[in-house]
Amino acid sequence: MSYPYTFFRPDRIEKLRGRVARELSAKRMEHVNAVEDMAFRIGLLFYWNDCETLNLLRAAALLHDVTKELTDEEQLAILREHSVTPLSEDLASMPTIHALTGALIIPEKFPEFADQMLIDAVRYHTTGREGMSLIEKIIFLADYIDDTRTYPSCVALREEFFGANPVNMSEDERVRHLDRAALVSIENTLSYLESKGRSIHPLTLSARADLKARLGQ
Ligand code: DGI
Ligand code: FE
Ligand code: FE
Repeated sequence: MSYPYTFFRPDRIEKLRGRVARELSAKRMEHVNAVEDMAFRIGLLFYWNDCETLNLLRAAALLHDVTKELTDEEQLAILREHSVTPLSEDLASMPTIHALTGALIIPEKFPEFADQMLIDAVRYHTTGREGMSLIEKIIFLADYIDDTRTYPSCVALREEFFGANPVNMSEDERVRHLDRAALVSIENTLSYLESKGRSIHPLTLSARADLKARLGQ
């Protein structure tokens, strides 16, 4: 019988970690490993009996910043190689481009992980988008509150998220709890970007509007 799982294969996850580590600095890799832990920890609240999805979350976390340390030129070259014409909004928000390029290289460089849910989690991990899946929201939040983040607003949100004891919530309440935390992280990022006079990507704005609507705000 062939092995029935795609993601629940510890050997593959460890091999992936090694490959990603070769693309990134030690500091960035520390963040990536911490996002993996955090994605697993948040993931347990929703997928405690689904090791396949938990390991998909691990793999998505390992891959989420895989192109983060490429230069702007290298990022743009990846877009050209894939015949993707960046929007003027993408170019105005260059720090968001690594999410786009990361998603683009997965099918060719990491074909064993080329699952659409994983690719979308990487694609939207920086800006979010309207109608994010649960997996996308988990990676989005894990990236913001991983244990290496010491920025006060990240620490506060991490403490608030787990301090509210989400394990005791109903399924619906827990999804709302995740939506609220994702919204707080977007609001914090927007305040930061505004304080620096940076342009805001329209996807970030639609993610915020969508979460607000879902939460009735
Ligand atoms: O890659 P990480 O640093 O782990 O985290 P990330 O993928 O969330 O990227 C964070 C950077 O992206 C940070 O410098 C803020 C920036 N960013 C996020 N949303 C937007 C944005 N930058 C612009 N200009 N516009 C956005 O909407
Ligand atoms: Fe990132
Ligand atoms: Fe990250």
